[in-house]
Amino acid sequence: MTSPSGIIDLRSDTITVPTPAMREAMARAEVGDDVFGDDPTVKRLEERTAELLGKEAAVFVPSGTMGNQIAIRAHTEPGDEILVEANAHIYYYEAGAPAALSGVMCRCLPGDRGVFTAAALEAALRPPDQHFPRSRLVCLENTHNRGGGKVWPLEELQSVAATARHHELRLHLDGARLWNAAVASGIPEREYAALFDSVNVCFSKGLGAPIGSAVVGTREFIARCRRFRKMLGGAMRQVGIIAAGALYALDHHRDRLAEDHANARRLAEGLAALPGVELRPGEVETNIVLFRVRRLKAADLAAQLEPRGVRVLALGPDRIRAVTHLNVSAADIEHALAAMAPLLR
Ligand code: TLP
Repeated sequence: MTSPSGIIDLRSDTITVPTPAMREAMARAEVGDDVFGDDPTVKRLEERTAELLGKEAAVFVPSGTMGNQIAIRAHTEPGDEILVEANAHIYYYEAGAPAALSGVMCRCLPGDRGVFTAAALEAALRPPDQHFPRSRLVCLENTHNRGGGKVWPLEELQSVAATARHHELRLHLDGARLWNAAVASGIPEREYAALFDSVNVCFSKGLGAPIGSAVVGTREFIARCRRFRKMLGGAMRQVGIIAAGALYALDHHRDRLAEDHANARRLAEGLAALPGVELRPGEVETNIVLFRVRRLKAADLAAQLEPRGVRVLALGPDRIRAVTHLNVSAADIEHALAAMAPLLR
């Protein structure tokens, strides 16, 4: 469905607006004070999410950033070290929160489009010694945002997880777009989740809900997360009105992510055929298309597309991100390509 604004907005899958049917479900939601545990819709969403991911419990949070950060806080103690890939959202885009909120150090691992090896993890681990911070938690991201929506190969994940377990490290997955990984690979979300102690999933990216994420894990771990959610002001009251949008998205918008992936592939193929573009279409596995421009600056391309009704995100001097989602149709992709072609030839 094209955006109601008529603009083809490829900046992010966070920009989707609720469909009329989703709004209807939100308007009808049964609500109560969730801090008292009285909101039946939030309860249903938490149960459903935990069940889908094969974990004991879930907690609903306002954003993916809060989900990741309360999980880090609940896994660690100040002075611990967490191991993250150098382009991970947790490290790159969460405003320094691991340092500010959990007092932990980030050790960055080199990755290939977000994917790192068990050997890279092994090489970064600290032996137990009073001089060193304690290596405590490994965080992975699937799909990987700055890796261009890359899906972690399952064997690679299994080998990193086995190494982490061998060294008694905990594992957290930033699964903001785990739904996309599951659709692209055919591997159910719970199979990925089984390798982790905690997983953060977002309802407000490709699934198209306006707000919300959830963290899943053991009952005991989620109880700890609830305390940190409260501490950060993220415990909400009659929030079933929002949770209803997320429940609707889980029921109706997961399978359709395949359309977004097909649209991203079509966009990538069209762009790769233009001489001013550097892009390997084979690397586009889900809904994120990253490319470099040769003949003009990325910011200039974004600015020149705006009056033509197309929005993209300049990620660096020559790097552009375009993301497909619920409010971008196959016809919109052809329009976007037609708008970009004269500027990139
Ligand atoms: N990503 C946003 C921006 O913050 C960059 C986007 O437009 O892609 N994990 C991953 C992998 C994410 O991509 C995001 C959002 C989050 C966590 C944070 O989610 P929110 O925005 O709900 O805090």
